[in-house]
Amino acid sequence: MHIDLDAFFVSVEQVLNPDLQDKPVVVGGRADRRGVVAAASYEARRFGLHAGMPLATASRLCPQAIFIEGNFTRYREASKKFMAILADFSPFLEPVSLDEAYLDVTGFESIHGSIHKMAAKIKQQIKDELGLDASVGIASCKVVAKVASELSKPDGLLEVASGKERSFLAPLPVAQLPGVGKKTERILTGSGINTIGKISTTPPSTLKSHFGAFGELLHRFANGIDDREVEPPGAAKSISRETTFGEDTGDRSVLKATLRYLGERVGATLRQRGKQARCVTLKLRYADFTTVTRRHTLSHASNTDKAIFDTGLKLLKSEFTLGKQPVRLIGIGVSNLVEPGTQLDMLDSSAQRQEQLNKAIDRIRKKYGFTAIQTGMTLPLKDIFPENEGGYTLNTPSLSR
Ligand code: DCP
Ligand code: CA
Repeated sequence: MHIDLDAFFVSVEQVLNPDLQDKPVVVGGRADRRGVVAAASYEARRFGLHAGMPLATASRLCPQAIFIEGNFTRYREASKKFMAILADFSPFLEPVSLDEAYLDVTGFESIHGSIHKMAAKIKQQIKDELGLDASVGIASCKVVAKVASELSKPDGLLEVASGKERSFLAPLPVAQLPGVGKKTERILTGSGINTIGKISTTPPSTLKSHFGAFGELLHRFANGIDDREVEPPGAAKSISRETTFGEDTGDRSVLKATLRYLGERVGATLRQRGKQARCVTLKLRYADFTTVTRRHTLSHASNTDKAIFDTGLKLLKSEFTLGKQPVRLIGIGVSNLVEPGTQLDMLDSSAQRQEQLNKAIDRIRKKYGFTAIQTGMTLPLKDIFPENEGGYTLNTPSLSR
């Protein structure tokens, strides 16, 4: 979810002073001052006013607008309350600016009925408690969620179904794609690339020649592909491993073996860092590039390969059902990392045995290499990935954070 408050500075002023409601209002300073518009109400925008416009121009275009100085302390207070509301809905909150945040709500549909209903509740609570309108975009990745919230403004709520990312973005002008500024827009339209769809069908090499590494990102974004996680500030990072298969596969034993192997790599890193994890996430990218992530929260934190894999496999079984397309990429990760606490585990002798087993395996691998000792389940990998001392040579070896 991407959540962004509408006409933020102005709306806060309108809540505090109802005389300003439903009127063209500008925060930024008195009309006869030098300076620019910081925020314009939607009524003012109808006259062409927008952020960054010189105040003199704004007052010429809309002489009846009410110009106010603004008060940053108020906006900071409102922002704090806004973020607190969001944090009540999901701990996976990444504030982007005072009035904008990403919220990862993967797996929360059952609590609220649906993600759409959850978003409606969030909007309502912001309205009830702060008197502010928020616009919300829902999608499988950050870039599409952001475009959706932007497009839904004001007071909007727009969900882009998984699989529809590309077709949703395609007709939009290039400037709507996050990252495309004035300069990039000029270069793109100058080459006849006017829509996001046109970017998505332009060969990445062409975009690379114009924009360097950014060109590749542009191409992925235009295709609705964005692997960036929602990252709560200061929170312990996640650890994940993923790989793209040489050939798309629907073979369950291969998927399972790869999941086991990647899970063991994750587990090894987790233990090396002396942490335990509360959440396990599965990621699948299908042949048509549709990408899904599924998350499960453990009843208590763990760092054993068994806990990671068992959870990953459960997620895989419920996601990868009959009739699904072949898989292009598979990944597994852990997040919500905590310091180990042994109290609960001590009651559970099988968990204790797993921990001891992992300790022993870690020691062997440290001495003789990762593939020196393996679970039988990972044997099918011998036929698909070349083996070396450090493990298998995967196509995307370590996307670890
Ligand atoms: N802001 C600013 N100067 C700018 C842009 C923004 O001071 N050039 C401040 C005022 C805005 C706030 O940041 O109210 C949030 O910026 P947004 O870009 O989200 O714009 P608004 O919230 O005002 O409007 P929108 O409804 O388009 O999100
Ligand atoms: Ca805003």
